[in-house]
Amino acid sequence: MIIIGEKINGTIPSVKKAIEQKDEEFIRSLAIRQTEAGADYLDVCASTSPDVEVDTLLWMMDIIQNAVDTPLCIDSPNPHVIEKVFPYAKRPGLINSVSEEGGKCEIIYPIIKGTKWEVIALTCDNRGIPKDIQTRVEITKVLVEKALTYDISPDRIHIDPLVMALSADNQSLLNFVETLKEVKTLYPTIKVTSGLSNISFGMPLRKVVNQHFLTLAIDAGMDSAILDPCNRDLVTTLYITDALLGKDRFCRNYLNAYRKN
Ligand code: THG
Repeated sequence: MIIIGEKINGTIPSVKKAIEQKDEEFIRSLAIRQTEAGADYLDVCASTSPDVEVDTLLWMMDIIQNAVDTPLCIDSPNPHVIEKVFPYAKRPGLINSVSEEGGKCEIIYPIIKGTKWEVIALTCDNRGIPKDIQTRVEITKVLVEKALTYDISPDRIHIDPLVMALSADNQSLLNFVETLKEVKTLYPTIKVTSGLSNISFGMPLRKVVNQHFLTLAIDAGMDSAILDPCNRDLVTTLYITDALLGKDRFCRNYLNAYRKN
């Protein structure tokens, strides 16, 4: 499982405050803690007003890259913002994200063409987030076929099927699993990813719900996830699921993760 650490995100109140107060130490500590907890990428999301988003991202990227070598996952809804900060990334990472909404692929794909960068591609378009599996698969086909025209192969694409809240759609996990299976049948080397917190929206004991979603999603073949690597219960769930599925000989990864915590 590829772990994308979610904690450097301006939607989290403590991070919003750190951004406002230019608290470098707070951001640095989140970068170090998530890296030590095993994050493969660090999501960096400003979530500020558009006029300061580029400056905020550059400030955060600079702090992170001076503290750790973990590749970045540059998270912005605005492809022009990603385009502006992209040259300041020191090593290949992940773009979060493209979709079939508003010409994002046409801006992002050219800048990662011929690089080792990977990209998260959301299965939504100008009509919004589809409720059904078939539209998600159709959008995936467009996202992948467009990528191929820039020589971006499916193994560099993490499809995010945008999981709905279970409280709004009781088929949410089942739809995620079926989308994953159909997408992987079409493109066997593609990756499938997800945020963990959408599933539990509006429910009590959200963290417990997220853990069980993670178990079922890993069992279905999810390749990467955007999560809090410092949440010990969640990371235990991740490693023990791999071990239970026979993917961790002698429980080596599980035991290593346990020692680190
Ligand atoms: N898909 C993609 N990108 C995304 C999301 C997605 N980016 C944003 C979001 N969803 C994922 N990021 C977060 C960041 C923080 C939290 C939830 C999602 C959050 N964190 C709690 C905190 O830090 O206080 C802790 C949660 C925990 O302990 O488990 O709420 O879906 N492509």
